Amino acid sequence: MERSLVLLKPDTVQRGLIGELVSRLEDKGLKIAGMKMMKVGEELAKEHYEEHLEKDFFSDLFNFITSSPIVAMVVEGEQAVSVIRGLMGATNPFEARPGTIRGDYGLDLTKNLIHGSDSTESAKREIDLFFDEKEILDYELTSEKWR
Ligand code: D4T
Repeated sequence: MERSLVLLKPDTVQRGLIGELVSRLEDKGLKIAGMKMMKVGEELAKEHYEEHLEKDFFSDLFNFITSSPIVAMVVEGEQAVSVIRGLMGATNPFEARPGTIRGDYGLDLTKNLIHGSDSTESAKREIDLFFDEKEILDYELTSEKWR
């Protein structure tokens, strides 16, 4: 089963939207294999966003992601990476379509609520950054039994 890292960013926690966004993933039929609340420190923020280190928006992004706790999740499902990107909507909230998470809840390019891995390769790299293997649970949902 394909895996993606999902981060519910500080704005989601501050706005009391954790439950709403977890529900979007659960309602779609995705499986939560790992979940924890944590504060992102300097080192982790730089590693996670290493491709953006030189961008002019990096300091805003860095200050935001380290500002307040996040919820980190390992989410599993068939084609989980692209399915989750679809649920999230476009990075730019002004372009994100209604019905998507960013389309429904966001109006800020930096405070864009949620992160999902953009490929299976980055999913693997990012999951290793945020989770120990023992924090990822191997279990069966009852719904899997009657597929
Ligand atoms: P993340 O990585 O947070 O899931 O977002 P995306 O995958 O959708 O988008 P991204 O990697 O291109 O951008 C990472 C992060 O930087 C913020 N950002 C982006 C920003 O603050 N200003 C900008 O101009 C851009 C392009 C938003 C998401």
